[in-house]
Amino acid sequence: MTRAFLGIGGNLGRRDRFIQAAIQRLAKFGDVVKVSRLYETEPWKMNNAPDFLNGVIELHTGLSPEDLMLGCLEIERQLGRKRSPTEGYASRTIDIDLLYFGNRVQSSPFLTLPHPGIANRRFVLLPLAEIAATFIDPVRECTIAEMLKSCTDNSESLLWHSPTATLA
Ligand code: PH2
Ligand code: MG
Ligand code: MG
Repeated sequence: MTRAFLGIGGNLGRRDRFIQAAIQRLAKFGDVVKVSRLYETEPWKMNNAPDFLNGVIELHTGLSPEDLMLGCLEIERQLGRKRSPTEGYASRTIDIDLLYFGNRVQSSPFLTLPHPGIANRRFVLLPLAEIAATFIDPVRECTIAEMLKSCTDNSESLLWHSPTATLA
C-alpha cells in the first residue's frame, strides 16, 4: 500500500457535492484515511471564473500511480467534467490531481510526480498542510508546512462553511 495525496477541486454547480461524490468513488481505490476541510479559493491563473472549493485527501492504495490516475480521470468524466481543447484552464465540476504517490519521483507525459504545481499554489498547500504538515516533499526535501510558509501565492483561500439548512 502506498500513501498517496490527492487534490480535489471544482468551481461549477454544487461544488461540495461533486467533491463528496468524488471522495466516495475514490474509496474504491483504497482506504481514504484523511480528508481535509474545504476551502473557498480564488481562481488561480483564470479570468472571470467562479470561485473554487478545494480540499485534499490521503489515500492508501495498492494501485500503481498510472492506474490511480486513470481512475481519477474516469471519476472526473462520470461527474461531468468537460475537457475543452482550448489553451489554459477551464471551469470544471471536478478536478482530481495526484499530488504525491509516496516518495515517487517521475516525469512522463502522462503523469509527473510530485505534481509540479504544489509549491506555487496556496489552494493546494493550505488543505494539504492541514492533514500532512510533516510530510516531506521528495524533491524539495522540506515539509509541507515549510512549503506553505515560503509560498508566494497570495491568492485568497478561506475555510469554507457549508451553508446551514434553513428551516422551512
Ligand atoms: N485549478 C486549476 C487552475 N486554477 N484555482 C483554484 N483556486 N483552484 C483550483 O483547483 C485550480 C485553480 C487547474 O487545475
Ligand atoms: Mg488541477
Ligand atoms: Mg487535473
